[in-house]
Amino acid sequence: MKMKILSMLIPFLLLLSIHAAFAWEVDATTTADRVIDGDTFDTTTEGRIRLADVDAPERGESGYYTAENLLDEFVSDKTVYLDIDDIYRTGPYGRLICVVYVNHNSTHLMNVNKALLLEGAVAIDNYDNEFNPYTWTLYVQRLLEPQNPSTDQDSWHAKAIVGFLASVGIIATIICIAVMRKK
Ligand SMILES: [Ca+2]
Ligand SMILES: [Ca+2]
Repeated sequence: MKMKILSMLIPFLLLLSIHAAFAWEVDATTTADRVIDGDTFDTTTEGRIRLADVDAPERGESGYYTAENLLDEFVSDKTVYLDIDDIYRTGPYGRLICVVYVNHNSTHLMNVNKALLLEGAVAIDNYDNEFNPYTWTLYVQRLLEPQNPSTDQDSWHAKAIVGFLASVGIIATIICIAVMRKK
């Protein structure tokens, strides 16, 4: 009986962990070069970016400069990793709708959309797209980085998948050993 429950539970847990592991992705890597306002900036190769599912105060509204300065501090002249909305890709004015990540340390990236929310600089505006702002975490674990991110995106994803499957295999083996020892 115990085994039956366990054998049903393991695939469910694996699916959950797969979902968590791939809840974010890098669709493009570029450099931010000019901040337009608290939720919009230009990049050197991907054009204008609109942060997904958040809204910053408009020019003339209270908090406009706070949001703009904060976004400037987070992204200007830095490498930005873009998770582009897979459903609509662009919004009004052809801007790419993205969750934006920047380097945090050797193991983690920081979610800029979430950082602005936590600072109170922007508000959630949850559009119908691939993102759910209520599930964002400030930091995400860095995937294996390729030598040249702009041309080697597929290899980066492939390495991440191999790494993930290897971890799943190890966890499954540990669970099986634990179950067998209990019997
Ligand atoms: Ca995406
Ligand atoms: Ca959304």
